[in-house]
Amino acid sequence: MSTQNPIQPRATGQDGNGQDDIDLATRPKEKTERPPMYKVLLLNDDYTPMEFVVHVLERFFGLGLDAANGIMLTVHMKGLAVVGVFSHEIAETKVTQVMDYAQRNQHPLQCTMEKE
Ligand code: TYC
Repeated sequence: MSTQNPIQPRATGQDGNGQDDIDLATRPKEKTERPPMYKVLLLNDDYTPMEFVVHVLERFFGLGLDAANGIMLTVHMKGLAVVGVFSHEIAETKVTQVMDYAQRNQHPLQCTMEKE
């Protein structure tokens, strides 16, 4: 039988966060920042056919016909609209896809992104 005391002293920190003297219960939470998000915007012009814009919204943004029509009309009437909000990488991909597709079809449709 061991003669050692089985009761160990309470560990006081040493958890690698450099705040070993602050009690866990009162220590402010370390910040975990969310990554920035980006709005993808569609811009109006006088030449791109409405049906093409609706098709783009369905094809690249997964919108249904009614939602696509609504956003297209908002762009047409107000000059621009936010199509969606995405991570930087996804937003960049959407913009590239729309711009490439518009160019291949010889329409001047413009799509851009902007930090939220
Ligand atoms: N204004 C265009 C027209 O009258 C339609 C249009 C809508 C163009 C949305 C671009 O992002 C756009 N044919």
